Amino acid sequence: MKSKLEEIRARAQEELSKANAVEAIEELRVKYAGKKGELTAILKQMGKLSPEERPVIGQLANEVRGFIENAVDTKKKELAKLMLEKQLEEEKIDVTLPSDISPLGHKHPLSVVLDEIKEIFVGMGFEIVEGPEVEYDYYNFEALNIPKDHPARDTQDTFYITDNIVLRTQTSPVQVRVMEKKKPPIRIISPGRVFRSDAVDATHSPLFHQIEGLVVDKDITFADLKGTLETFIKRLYGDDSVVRFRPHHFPFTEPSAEVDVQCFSCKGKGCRVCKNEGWIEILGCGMVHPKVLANCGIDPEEYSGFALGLGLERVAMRRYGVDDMRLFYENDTRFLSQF
Ligand code: 2NL
Repeated sequence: MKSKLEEIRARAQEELSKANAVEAIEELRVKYAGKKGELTAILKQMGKLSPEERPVIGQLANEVRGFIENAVDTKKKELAKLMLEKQLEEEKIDVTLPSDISPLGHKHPLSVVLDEIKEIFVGMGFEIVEGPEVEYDYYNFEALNIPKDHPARDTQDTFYITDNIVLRTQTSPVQVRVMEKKKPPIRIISPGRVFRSDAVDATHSPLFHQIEGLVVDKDITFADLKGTLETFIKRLYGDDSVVRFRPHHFPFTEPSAEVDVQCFSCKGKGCRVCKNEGWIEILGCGMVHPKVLANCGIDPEEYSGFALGLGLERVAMRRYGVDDMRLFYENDTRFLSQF
């Protein structure tokens, strides 16, 4: 029996040294030291031994069990360590490798110019308001004193959703909504997308961007309009800009004017940039028509105001010397990366 135990110890050791999977090691533990294992089988035969032999063999059997359990433990730990090392080796990340180069984006040129314009007006105490792009005919036209037979309402220019719903052709409806809700003083600009049923070419697009401005308070005069717009244009184009106001007509303002800035390229002499005019048109403006104020629930006897509107694409084209506005919409990175 003693030699049998020695033999089990040697065989277990031999087999364990060859095992190299957790399952195989566990199998060996069961085979030798388990409840139905070889050691248990031997111990069951202890009854046949003499009383003197029993404690000696019993002690040896316990020693062998201890040895096998110990060996199994050690082997399992070794294997776990080995597997961890292997995994770490396989998953090693070389932090010194150069990374993929992700190109950095930047603001779209229209956004650059828009942000600049917003900042100038915010600096003069204006608030920025936005509103719906799909509008009632009333807010886009009727409230603004654009009569039913006015050419601006022609189906040629306006996208109609239904008889009384349109895609806004200007951002003035945003300002009409503010005047309806808020008591003066009002000092706002409303930038946003506007829609006109125009054929696409170098200077026209069915979707473009407009910025309108509105000031309403007691005693607002044309002098306030001139001062504000001159300041705006000088901040946008430089302190040495020369500005002129030219009489014009809009149904929603009276009197109305268009504002030109002297051509920066030829200083007024006439060149290709200004098409020999010496002046470049920047925006339209005027004193808010009393009927428009009244339509919005503001008493024209108590309050007056001025308004202006300008096209964002036109400003950006002049700023960057771009001669085709389609370039702003095509998202060709060869164009965009130049800004
Ligand atoms: C242009 C220039 C303009 C306005 C827009 C406006 C808005 C309200 C009341 C009165 Cl709520 N006017 N906006 C005024 C003058 C010019 O835009 O060339 N438009 C066709």
